[in-house]
Amino acid sequence: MSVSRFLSLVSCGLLLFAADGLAAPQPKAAWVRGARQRLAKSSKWNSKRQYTQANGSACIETEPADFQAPKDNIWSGLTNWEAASVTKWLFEQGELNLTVSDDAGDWDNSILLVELMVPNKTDVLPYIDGNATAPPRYAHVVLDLRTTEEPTYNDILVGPLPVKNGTTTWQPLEYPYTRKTGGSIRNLDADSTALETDWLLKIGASISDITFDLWGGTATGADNDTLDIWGIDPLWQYDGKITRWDTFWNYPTDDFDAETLLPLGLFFKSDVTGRDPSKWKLEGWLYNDIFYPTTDAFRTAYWDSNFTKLGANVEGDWARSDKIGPVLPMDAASPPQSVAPSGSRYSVDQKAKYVEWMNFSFYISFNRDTGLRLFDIRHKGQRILYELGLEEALAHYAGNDPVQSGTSYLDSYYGFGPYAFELVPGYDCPAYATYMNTSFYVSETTHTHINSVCFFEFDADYPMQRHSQSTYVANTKNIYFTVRSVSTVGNYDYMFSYEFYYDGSIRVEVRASGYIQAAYYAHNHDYGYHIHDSLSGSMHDHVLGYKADFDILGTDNTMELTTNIPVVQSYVWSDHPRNTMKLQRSFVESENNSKLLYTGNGRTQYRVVNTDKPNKYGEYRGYRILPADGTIHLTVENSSNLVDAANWAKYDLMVTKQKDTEPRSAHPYNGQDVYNPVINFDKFFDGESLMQEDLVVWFNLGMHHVPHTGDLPNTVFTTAHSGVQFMPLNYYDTDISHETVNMVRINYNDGNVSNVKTFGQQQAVCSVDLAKQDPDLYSYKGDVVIRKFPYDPNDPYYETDAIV
Ligand SMILES: *[C@@H]1O[C@H](CO)[C@@H](O)[C@H](O)[C@H]1NC(C)=O
Ligand SMILES: *[C@@H]1O[C@H](CO)[C@@H](O)[C@H](O)[C@H]1NC(C)=O
Ligand SMILES: *[C@@H]1O[C@H](CO)[C@@H](O)[C@H](O)[C@H]1NC(C)=O
Ligand SMILES: *[C@@H]1O[C@H](CO)[C@@H](O)[C@H](O)[C@H]1NC(C)=O
Ligand SMILES: *[C@@H]1O[C@H](CO)[C@@H](O)[C@H](O)[C@H]1NC(C)=O
Ligand SMILES: *[C@@H]1O[C@H](CO)[C@@H](O)[C@H](O)[C@H]1NC(C)=O
Ligand SMILES: *[C@@H]1O[C@H](CO)[C@@H](O)[C@H](O)[C@H]1NC(C)=O
Ligand SMILES: *[C@@H]1O[C@H](CO)[C@@H](O)[C@H](O)[C@H]1NC(C)=O
Ligand SMILES: *[C@@H]1O[C@H](CO)[C@@H](O)[C@H](O)[C@H]1NC(C)=O
Ligand SMILES: *[C@@H]1O[C@H](CO)[C@@H](O)[C@H](O)[C@H]1NC(C)=O
Ligand SMILES: *[C@@H]1O[C@H](CO)[C@@H](O)[C@H](O)[C@H]1NC(C)=O
Ligand SMILES: *[C@@H]1O[C@H](CO)[C@@H](O)[C@H](O)[C@H]1NC(C)=O
Ligand SMILES: [Cu+2]
Repeated sequence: MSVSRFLSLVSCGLLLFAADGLAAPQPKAAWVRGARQRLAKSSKWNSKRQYTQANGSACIETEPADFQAPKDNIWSGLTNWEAASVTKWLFEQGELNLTVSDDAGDWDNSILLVELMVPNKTDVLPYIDGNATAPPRYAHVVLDLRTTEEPTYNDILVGPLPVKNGTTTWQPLEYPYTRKTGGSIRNLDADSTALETDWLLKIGASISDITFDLWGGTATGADNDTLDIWGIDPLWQYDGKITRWDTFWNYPTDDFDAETLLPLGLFFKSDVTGRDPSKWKLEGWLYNDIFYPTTDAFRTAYWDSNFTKLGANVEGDWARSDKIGPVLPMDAASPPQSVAPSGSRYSVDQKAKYVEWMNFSFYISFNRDTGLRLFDIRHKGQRILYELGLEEALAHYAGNDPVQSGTSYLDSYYGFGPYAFELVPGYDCPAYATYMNTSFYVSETTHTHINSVCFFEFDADYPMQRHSQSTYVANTKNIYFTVRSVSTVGNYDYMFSYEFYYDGSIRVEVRASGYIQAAYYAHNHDYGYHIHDSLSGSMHDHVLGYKADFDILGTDNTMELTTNIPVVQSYVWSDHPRNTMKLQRSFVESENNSKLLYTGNGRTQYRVVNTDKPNKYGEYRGYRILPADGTIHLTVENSSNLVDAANWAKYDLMVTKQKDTEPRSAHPYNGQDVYNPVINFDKFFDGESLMQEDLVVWFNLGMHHVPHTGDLPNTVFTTAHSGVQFMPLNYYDTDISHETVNMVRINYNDGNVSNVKTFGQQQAVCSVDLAKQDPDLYSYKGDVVIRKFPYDPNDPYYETDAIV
């Protein structure tokens, strides 16, 4: 059958059902029931899904033979039972003196996190590449020890698992950190309850006459408060003091999460050193760029007749994300949508969290700090990357006010795992995508985010390849495979995508949406645009640090740079020297010179190669790291906020020798001690050779974000994005994308087609029922929580947390 037949069948089906939907909308209840059944079915299957193509009739879903990962997924996380038994065991260790989180106050010890300790690569390779047994399992536990004057967070290792009296022990976890203090780091947030009730709200109450006069509201802890108070992150940590700046924000007046758009422009400084709120000191007020050393000074000035009062930021439709304006031309008609007529052309082992698409395969892992990660990414059976995932996301603000100036969020503190919510089918991922649940264990509960990772194929809006000539045209479809999750960390939504292509390339992409954190507009035109009444779109850099542990044809790898350089060159065949260019090749020889900035004009190719295994032409086979989509590093130099807490953010690409003692470039509590963070990334660079060693490439994505009116109410994914591609370079002897059957060659002459070659690609002959394809959005759940101490898997409840 011809290709044009295939196209017309599919588009006919689409038109038919779309027209149906328009003419006679289904009653909601029936529609919902049908779609819910479909969703229940698709989230249940855990093996290869295929559709039988009945000729002309509806595509029928079938469940084929079991599909199993080749090895156990040793990165996938603790089982519910493991997490529960570790928790129970911890409560039996009297010396830890633990209190159940629900009962714990600011002066009790509690368990924050129980998760899998990712095994050492050295111990894993003999298992995944050979016949060795899987390495023993350990739990990584974070304790919040707050019974003393000097509260700490403590990373400990518990194991081996399963828990057994006598053999299971706990020990301080120190080997993955550059700071050698027994896995212990001070906790500057131990007194959050006291801070709120005994400090911030009391200060709010002390000036309620002024807040009421200025903004018609108060922040006192009363039920009718309309103001919130919060401020900088991380706290100032110098001169032997812990200092914070806070400011007032209007609460939104409805469900919209608009608070970060509603700053009010009054700031106060507190010395909050130590754990005794009675010893904390208010150190002054700032309003309209005038500093007042005491509350009395501020009040006196305020009530003076010459005091200048500035406007407030108040929620309105401008801050709400619902539809505005008249309906755009034809916009109410159903837009185009993608269908998967043959069902999924990939395999997912839901239990092992293992995926195969075309000749790619990988294991999925998920953790509290950074969410989704991929391990053992192979192409044609050969590992390309041992590990690929986010390490940390920094949002570094600036401003002439102390709160914006003092804000440098290190988001793994909040965690990407806890905020990786259920994806919205048909919006975050196509309706036909496959979903996976993710889980994490905090404060004696297991949280499961249903359908929080999705997998799908998509047809890019451009072909992979084409060529026309007078007698033929050849064209290959660009069908790619995406793994995606979204984490909403406070005001921001980060969409993380990993994409795989027929040509063997892999793309890492991040997009940002959600609410900006805006500044109060006063004297700060150098730090952002004026975007609403009293609002500045506060400038900030997003820098997202990733780890890519490449293994190109084994673990002995080298980073090669190939740069286009301009030259004046003489040639035997030319009577004048010629101004031209040539290639300059070099290696990143050691950690002495392995912090790299992308060269101007994109002239350098960065490539991980294996120099021991050249191709048949003597060129090194490798994968190139190609900044593809606006990557950045941090603008601020030697940040006063961060000091040594985010040294990974200073360059574009950083190469180190892989070490079991350097698995992470960042730690969620780095902001607790910025002068001596748990992981100081600079310390990874100790001059070691990088020639034919196991290399890790730490790379940054990000955006210089200067919000403008188009960021209201929310930043848009279209322009807030960043990405890199890893592309095979001299890796295969040819472009391998023409292995796909999804290509065509049309031979023609004198206006007549003599032959259409379709290479055995399947014809989509079944019809797609778009009504069934429409997901049931009433089945959206949020967060399913199960208490694990005492362990009760039969009593789940729903709870969706957000911060701010
Ligand atoms: C599918 O239907 C078409 C038209 O009804 C018919 O010509 C064709 O033979 C059928 N193919 C199969 C495999 O049944
Ligand atoms: C154990 O913790 C409690 C608070 O939960 C504290 O009062 C007590 O002093 C602690 N005991 C020891 C031995 O540290
Ligand atoms: C694994 O075991 C099989 C069978 O004993 C053996 O043939 C093979 O060489 C072993 N592979 C490795 C990598 O040790
Ligand atoms: C371990 O020993 C403690 C006290 O000796 C006991 O309470 C507990 O039940 C034992 N746990 C297991 C898993 O056997
Ligand atoms: C809140 O309620 C209290 C007591 O009813 C009242 O005195 C106060 O004015 C109210 N505050 C605001 C901001 O409405
Ligand atoms: C307001 O007037 C007072 C005297 O009443 C003076 O001390 C102060 O400097 C004036 N403030 C401003 C902002 O002009
Ligand atoms: C790659 O795909 C080919 C063709 O389907 C298949 O024969 C081969 O086993 C695949 N290789 C791997 C390693 O998956
Ligand atoms: C995801 O979690 C939900 C709720 O616990 C469960 O019903 C469903 O079976 C899970 N899906 C998979 C693929 O495990
Ligand atoms: C940052 O620190 C480095 C090393 O101390 C120094 O060379 C550089 O000038 C500093 N940059 C700024 C802007 O202070
Ligand atoms: C991982 O490797 C480090 C460094 O060799 C070692 O100290 C540590 O004990 C290993 N961890 C485990 C869980 O075996
Ligand atoms: C890195 O620099 C140090 C100090 O200059 C030097 O001792 C070391 O040999 C260098 N490393 C390599 C691999 O060249
Ligand atoms: C091309 O098709 C037209 C219309 O069917 C026909 O008249 C013409 O002869 C064909 N030319 C060739 C070269 O086959
Ligand atoms: Cu931003």
